[in-house]
Amino acid sequence: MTDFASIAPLLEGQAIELPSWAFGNSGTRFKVFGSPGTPRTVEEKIADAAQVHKHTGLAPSVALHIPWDLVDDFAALSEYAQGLGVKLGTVNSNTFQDDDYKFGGLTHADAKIRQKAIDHHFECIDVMNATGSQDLKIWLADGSNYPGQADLRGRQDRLHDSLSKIYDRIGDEQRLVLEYKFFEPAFYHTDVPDWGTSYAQVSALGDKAVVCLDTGHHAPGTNIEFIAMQLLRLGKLGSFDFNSRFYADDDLIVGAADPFQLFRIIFEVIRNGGYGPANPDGTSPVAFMLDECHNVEGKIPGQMRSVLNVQEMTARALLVDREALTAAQDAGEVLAAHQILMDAFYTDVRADLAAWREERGLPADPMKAYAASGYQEQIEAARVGGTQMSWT
Ligand code: RM4
Ligand code: MN
Repeated sequence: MTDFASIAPLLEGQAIELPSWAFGNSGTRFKVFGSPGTPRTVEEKIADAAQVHKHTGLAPSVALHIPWDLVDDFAALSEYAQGLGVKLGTVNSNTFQDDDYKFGGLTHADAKIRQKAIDHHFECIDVMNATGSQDLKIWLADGSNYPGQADLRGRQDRLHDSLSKIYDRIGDEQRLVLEYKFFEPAFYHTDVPDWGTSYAQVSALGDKAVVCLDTGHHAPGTNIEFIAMQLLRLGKLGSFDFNSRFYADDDLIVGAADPFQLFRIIFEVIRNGGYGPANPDGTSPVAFMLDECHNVEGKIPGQMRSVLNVQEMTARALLVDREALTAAQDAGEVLAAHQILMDAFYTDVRADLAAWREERGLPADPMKAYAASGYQEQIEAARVGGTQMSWT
């Protein structure tokens, strides 16, 4: 098996983007719990995200959600973030919280409502231009609840039309990233339910349009690493929204429910050339992001645990002896090939990662270091009445 020292350089520069909404209050449709220290402003969400990066060195950027994170001056917000050692990243649009969108946004039968949804995306692109963000991420709540309710084909055609108008405004250094989800809030059909639909829609747009794979957006039992491989093979895997789930779109800490699945996904990303720093030809690697909500656990530690889990499974996946694996696969040595993969998965890299962090001036145990830093006590005392919301 490959040893840690030889893969250590490959961990350099790993970046996992944090969602601003992970720091707000969140819950379920039954109850949104308040938590002490909740950010009162977008700036405070960014300050919390900067703490995650400070202690782990893994999270140098923060994704925004518009309109949740609307401010008057995005260039100033960007400078503020840089002052805290982080950048503003992906801009997420939102066409799911306005009465006009009851029957859809970009797919709506009424041209006026479609235009409203398109204009919202233009506004998001303006934000990206002010912040220097690369990705516009689009997740649609569009769909229907009852057979016969909607013209499935008509909605697909209108979606193409709307996305084309948005794509025309995407700058040369920017990307349109289309996320899929198989159900919820619509329960009969969803307009972008799966990777194939997202792939068909982005392929019809052009090179700057790619797919976002949210790990919580599949039916139970789906082989997600296969999808990652296929999208990489097709050159269309733009990004991941990482989280973990037991039942539906649970948005729990990535790697908590099924660390082995996370390992398998990252292994396919590595094997298929999707891991690493920006490619020499200037094209983007696959962006790693979190899309999570922390309903019962601490939010800053929850985000820290998440990025550490991604790093840990990345290290284990890098340890796979790929040459030996290919040889065993080609020779039809089933159990030998399986064992090569499992040897890497079962390798405990925690001590090596702690040493790796210390060499870089980071705390060996980021969770402990954050708890001892006093930041949590400070925000709990200072931010009385914080009501910034996550997505629920
Ligand atoms: C959606 C989807 C999007 C996220 C929203 C809040 O389910 O996963 O990525 O932005 O939730
Ligand atoms: Mn998502």
